[in-house]
Amino acid sequence: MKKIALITGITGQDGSYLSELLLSKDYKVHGIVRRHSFKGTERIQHLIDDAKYKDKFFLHYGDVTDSCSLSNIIREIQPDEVYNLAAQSHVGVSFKVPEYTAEATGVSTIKLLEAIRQNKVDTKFYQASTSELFGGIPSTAPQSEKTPFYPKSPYGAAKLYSYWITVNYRESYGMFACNGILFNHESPRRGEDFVTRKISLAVANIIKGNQEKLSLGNLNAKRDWGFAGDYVEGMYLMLQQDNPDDYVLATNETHTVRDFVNAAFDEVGIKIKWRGEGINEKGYDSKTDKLLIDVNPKFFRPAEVEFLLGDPSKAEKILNWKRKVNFEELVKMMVRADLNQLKKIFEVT
Ligand code: NAP
Ligand code: F7E
Repeated sequence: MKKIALITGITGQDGSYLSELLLSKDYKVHGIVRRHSFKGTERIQHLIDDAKYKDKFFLHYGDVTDSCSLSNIIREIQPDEVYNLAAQSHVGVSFKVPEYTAEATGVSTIKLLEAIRQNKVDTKFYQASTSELFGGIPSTAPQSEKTPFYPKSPYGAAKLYSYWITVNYRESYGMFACNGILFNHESPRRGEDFVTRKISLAVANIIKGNQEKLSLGNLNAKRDWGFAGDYVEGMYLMLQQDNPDDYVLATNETHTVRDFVNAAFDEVGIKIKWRGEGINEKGYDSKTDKLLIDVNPKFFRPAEVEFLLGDPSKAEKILNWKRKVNFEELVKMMVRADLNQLKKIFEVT
């Protein structure tokens, strides 16, 4: 019998890579999609269009804030595995829409767990937890499954609820429920308002003459950045174990936003020379002295997570998981993909 998976957030970065992975393992993959005024399925369009997935890839209208849709879908498809990836996932935006973030990123998880429990569906459950849970404890590094939580945003606080309710349903009802505490993971499919993709896209646009300069917020923030394709393998592995547990996935390397900018411009042969400090810091092309990067306080957050560095040793030991792509390869992959994408746009226009 083919296994059946349900993915919430299937149209997102991780949902698209996870769909590809599960289809390659011969799963039937079901996903929940919201109605959009525009299409909204760009990242999974190749799967929708592929005739070989006609009887393997299914989309259902729903919304994780709507328990009726969740319950109906769970009852109808009787999944073996549920991957809960849907969320208002932007930390900065969570300060602008805190109540909605609480609903979509926090309360939605209990709706999904209850839909599973009340319909008596015997399924394994993956919760997309996050390094943002660690938030404001810079002295504790690297951060592992044992590090205390201290979220610093409405997003982090909402994810904290989801983390604990997942643990609670595992302990209270014996559900096979796991938290993947994932550090930042990126790809050419990353949303354009996250810093890595904003940078890779800007580098490509500047090279093509479409954009003058790139404006950023906190250049000093440090993140443990990995490749999304590696991380969805870890999600899958968590649900293949005999016992449910919580795992950190990370690279155990940390870099500043400024490092990412340097590496991205390096990829197109531009060395950045930095001058000034704080909001007056600017980055110039070291050959031409052209201004390429400046700081705009509008991209600062009311509270910042300054430093993240993950310890993935538990996942490496128990899941036999290991990231394959390193920081330099990730930056290169993203810049090259954006250059190619823009090349295609220029060729057809
Ligand atoms: P993403 O690209 O922003 O995708 C989010 C997905 O959630 C999209 O499919 C979105 O649908 C869907 N969604 C949002 N609100 C919804 C709602 N009310 N009902 C149904 N679907 C909804 O995020 P991602 O990077 O793939 O991340 C996947 C999950 O992992 C998220 O929960 C995120 O918080 C978490 N996470 C991400 C990272 C990371 O570095 N990427 C690290 C740790 C944890 P639309 O396409 O309709 O907007
Ligand atoms: O910011 C700084 C910003 O928005 C990274 C989500 O997937 O990972 C992601 O959250 C850093 C922050 O990701 C800009 O202040 C500077 O310090 O790319 P980001 P994030 O906030 O780390 C975690 C693990 C998740 O769970 C989330 O879902 O970069 N930064 N200048 C900027 N950030 C943005 N977005 N834009 C800037 O212009």
